[in-house]
Order: sequence, then C-alpha cells, then structure tokens
Amino acid sequence: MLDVATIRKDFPILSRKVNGKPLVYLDNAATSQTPQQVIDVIVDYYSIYNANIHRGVHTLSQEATDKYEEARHKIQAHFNAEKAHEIIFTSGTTHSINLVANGFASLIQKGDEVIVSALEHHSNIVPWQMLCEKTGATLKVIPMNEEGELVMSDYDNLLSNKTKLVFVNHISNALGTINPIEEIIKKAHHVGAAVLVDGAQACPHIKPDVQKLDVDFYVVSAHKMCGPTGVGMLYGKETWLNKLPPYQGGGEMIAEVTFEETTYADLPHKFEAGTPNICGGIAFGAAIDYMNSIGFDNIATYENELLDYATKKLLEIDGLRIYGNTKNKTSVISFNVGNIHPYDIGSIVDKLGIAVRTGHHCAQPIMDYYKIPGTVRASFAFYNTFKEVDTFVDAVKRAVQMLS
Ligand code: C6P
Repeated sequence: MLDVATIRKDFPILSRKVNGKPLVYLDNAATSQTPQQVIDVIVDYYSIYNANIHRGVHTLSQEATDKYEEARHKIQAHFNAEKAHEIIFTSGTTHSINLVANGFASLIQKGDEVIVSALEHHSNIVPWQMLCEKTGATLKVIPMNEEGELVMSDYDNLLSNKTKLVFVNHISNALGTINPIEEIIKKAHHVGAAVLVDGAQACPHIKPDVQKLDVDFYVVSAHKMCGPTGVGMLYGKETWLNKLPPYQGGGEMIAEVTFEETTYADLPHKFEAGTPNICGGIAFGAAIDYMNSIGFDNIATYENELLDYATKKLLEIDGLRIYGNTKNKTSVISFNVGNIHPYDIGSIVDKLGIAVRTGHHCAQPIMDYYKIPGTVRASFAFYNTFKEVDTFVDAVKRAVQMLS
C-alpha cells in the first residue's frame, strides 16, 4: 500500500489553493507534478555546477557532463536498453517522433506503407503524414471500436510486405486504453516492419522493458513522469539509429567539419546537436529515481483502485457517459454529461479548485469517431486521493445542476 499522505508532502504544489479552494490536480495526463527531490536537483544544478557539457576541461563542465551522462545511464537502466548510446536526449515525445520520421524519409519510398492507429495523439500522426507527403508512401490506419480498443483483426489485414513502419501509442492519452503493443510489434516484425511506440502516457504508470518488448523505437517525455518539461528520450535499437541520418546539424553532432565535408559523431551525439537541456536531462534522471522509489507495482495497484472508485462514482451521475471502457486501461476517465459542453464543466470545476483537461486532447480522430467535439478528462496519479475523487464528483454534480 502507498502512504499517499506522506508522498503528497513531496509535492509542494499540492498544498496550494486555487480560487480559494485546495487544489485537486486531475490533469496528470497533460503533465505530472514535480516532487521536491526533483526540484532540489534543478536548484542544485543552477546553484552549484551550471556549465556546458562535453566541451570544457574545467571542473564545472566535467561535473555537469558526469551528471548528464549518469542520467543517461539511469534512463537506460530504467527502460532496460542494452546500450547507453541507444538513449538519445530530446526535448520530448514530439521531438523524438519527428526525429525518427525525418530519418525515415531517406529509407522509405513511393509504394511503401506505414501504419498508424486510430488512437494516436496528433504527435504520432502529423509527422508521419508529413513523411508520406515527402516520400509518396501510404498511411494506413488500424481502426478502433466503441470500447476504445484497436481492432486487431483489421491490423492483421493491413500488414503486408509493403509495410515499412508501424507507430502506435502504448497508452491512449484521450481514453487511457493500454494497447496490445507486444502483439503489434511481433506481427510487424513478421513482415519486416519497424515499430515506434509512443510511451508518453505509459511512462508514468508502468516500467517498459524495451528489450523484452523487442521494440525498435520507444519515446517518452520526462514531464509525464515527475520530471521537468522540455526534455525526453528517444530509445532506438543501435542498428536503426545507425541507419537513420542526423536530424539537425550543429555543434556536438560532428566528428570533423571542413567546408568540403562533414563527418558525424557516433551515437548518441549524432542526434544531439547544440547545447541540450542539461539541467532537464539531469532532473529527468532524478525523476526516474523518485518514481522507482515509489515503485511501479505500487503505483499501478493504487491507481487502478482510484480508477475503479472514480468510475463507479461518476457513473452515478445521470446522463454521464464515459468514453473508452476497455478493461485494459490506466487511470484516465474521459466523459461527457448529456449535451453539456465539456468546456463548461471544466470551467465550473476549476472555480472549485479542480484541474481537469477539456477538449479534443490532441486526438481529434478519436473525437470524430465518437462524433463529439471533446470530453472532460480526469487523469489520476499516485498522489491523488479517494477524497479528491469525492470532491471532484461532487463538483461535477454541481456543474451539471447549474448547466441543466
Ligand atoms: N499529451 C495530453 O494532455 P509532448 O508534448 O511532446 O511532451 O508530448 C506529446 C504527446 C505525445 N503522445 C501522447 C500519447 C501524449 O499524450 C502526448 C502529450 C498531453 O494528453 C498534452 S497534449
């Protein structure tokens, strides 16, 4: 069992008030909150050893470089990558996906096919559409069903020897569905296609093992797992990363530069042009330490209890419909009540100190499937409480009364 009362003391923001009420933060799928242990690492960096890395012979630069590379090793260990240089620091999931999509432009041609799922965030749709425009490849879509699950029999029919790449999220941000990525990866590999898994919504809830999954690329953002914004990871199998051309040119990513020719640095530096988010990378490592100190098994058990409780309580509200009802989901509840616009509910509960997201959640195709403009999305983390769920449900009831 988690000692949530003690855990909450790690998060200074959770004791603030919003609109005169205690904050109830239920927008964790958008970004998680930051514990003091990670904030301290950020403060230490700027107070004690702020310097550019991989460049200076001076002590500060060496200290910063050591901490940054130590963070890379922590991330490697956490995701169980075989090699540290298979971990590329990026600014986040969006950057990671664009890096891979841009690289595949030189590996894909007209007549090739790439497969996306109906449950994707725009970050895992648009870069591939851009790739198809550039190359003449065709984008195919694994459809979804009413429960918010992927229709896997249709996936089987989409795969062929023309398929070069499959990209799918591990967990849907809009519905919370956990996708069967093991099966997706195995079947894609059977036809020789590579697979990119968007783990942005998985990393706060589960600890993926990239070797066990045998995934080709896995991408996350640190800010979804108690780390800072503006930093994330691209994991890529060494063989793939060696095949992809660099994404950006600049300092750090070169071996030698002359006006006639430039040769590129080895992994991971080939993909890390320019001064990176040094403090962010180090804090990302601290966030991973923090989450592991709580324990992912404990997190999953507790969040599932919160999810079941909140689902049951919300469904007591007349006219409330939850979108995405698969059994295999994480602690995200997307819903509407009758014809009330989600924005109206979101605004009223905000007045009561409660933060939820409203709208299409950067997943418009899912909203189109359900023929709705958007939903109210409550997303729970391990530091949320059952009492907060009660406060939220009461606030929704109040909003519904006011708006009906
Ligand atoms: N989803 C949400 O409220 P960035 O912005 O690069 O850190 O992450 C993009 C992204 C990619 N894939 C998935 C599955 C995501 O959930 C997100 C971010 C947030 O749902 C903000 S739009």
